[in-house]
Amino acid sequence: MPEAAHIAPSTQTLTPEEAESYYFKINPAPPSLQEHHELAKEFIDRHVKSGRRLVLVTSGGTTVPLETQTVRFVDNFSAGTRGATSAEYFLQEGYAVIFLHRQFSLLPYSRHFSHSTNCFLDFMDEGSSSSTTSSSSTGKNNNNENDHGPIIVRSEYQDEMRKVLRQYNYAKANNLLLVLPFVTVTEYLYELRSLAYLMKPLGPNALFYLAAAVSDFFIPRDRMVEHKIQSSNEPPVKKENKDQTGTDSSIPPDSIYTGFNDPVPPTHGKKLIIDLDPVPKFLHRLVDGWAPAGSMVVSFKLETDPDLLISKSEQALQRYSHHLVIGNLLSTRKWEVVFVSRDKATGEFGLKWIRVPKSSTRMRKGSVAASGGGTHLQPDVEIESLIIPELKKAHSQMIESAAKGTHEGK
Ligand code: 9Z3
Repeated sequence: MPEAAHIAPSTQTLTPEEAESYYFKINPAPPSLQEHHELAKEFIDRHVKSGRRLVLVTSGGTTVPLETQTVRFVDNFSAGTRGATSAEYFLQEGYAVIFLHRQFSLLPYSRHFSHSTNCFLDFMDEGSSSSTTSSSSTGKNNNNENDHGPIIVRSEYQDEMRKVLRQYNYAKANNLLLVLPFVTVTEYLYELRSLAYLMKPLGPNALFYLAAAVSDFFIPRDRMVEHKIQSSNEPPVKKENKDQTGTDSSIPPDSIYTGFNDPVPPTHGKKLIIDLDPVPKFLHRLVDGWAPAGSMVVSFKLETDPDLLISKSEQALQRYSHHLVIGNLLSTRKWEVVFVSRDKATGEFGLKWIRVPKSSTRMRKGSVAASGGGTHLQPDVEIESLIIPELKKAHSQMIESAAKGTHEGK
């Protein structure tokens, strides 16, 4: 007999607190949570003592596993460019940064040399021990094993790489950057909650910059199959469990499908239908419970339809009562974003567009000959270099008014 299906409460009827406790009860914590907790505690405590502002930047996509032993998963487009680039500008503005990112998405500093269009090998060359002429510039395939010349950065990239390397080393030497990975949407939520609680002692010096593209849908653990989803309706045959007909009687044929609690075997051949639940909206809990009092919470809203961008951003602000939504469209996100805010006293919304200057757009050639290169439109100015100073101003104002409030309250 298959185990009785767990009846999930409708998330619509739960309070945000109940939805939180139910979600974290049925979906297990990531194994690295405790280790990350310890690293983050030390990092945060250090910056609380120094009085430095600290921003939690979330970055990249989230995966939605279809099996517990995950072979297949649902994912999204995000490469983590926004998060990794923003983290660099926050560091430049004097913030300490916790960079909570989807594993293998772009990282601050190394992003300049890591992606398929910026492969680090293309920045390097082999210097000859006997002469300074590099093998690639002579066109020879240097297979001489006795030649142990240094590996060098090609002359045309020296200045750029030196600049990035210095910034990276400065952040490292001064303990200003903590990099923590996650993979699934559930791991992300566990990490976010744990970090927000740890950040409490920062008070108004804490900033949340939620740039990760978090999945709205997932399969809860109690509805997830353990093993790889099979592509045929044939019941799998296991050696030890065969009946006289040679088939495995212990595995109900429908268990090869995911997302179903339906006891009737599916009849739709090889079609895979994935039945996803909504991920509870935890921005409420972040703002009202997890985050430090007086801290600033900034979320992103991504749309593809320009007609929806402002209304959906305003809706998010109204619903979660945080400080700022940065709206962006998938196709123009590197050129323009809109800051959507709300006056707490009047309830009126304010819009502020941030755009890179038109003249700074150019066709940038993919720099990797081996990967085919190709051209794509890229702004010369990184829009994050305009977003972050603007945000810092808004955060400063919040910190000032929090300080005034404390003085006046005395
Ligand atoms: C964003 O909107 C980010 O700007 C992007 C950055 C994901 C577009 P890339 O990583 O892209 O640079 O390639 N992030 C938030 C998207 C999101 O999922 N927001 C939720 C929503 O729209 C609210 S928290 O409902």
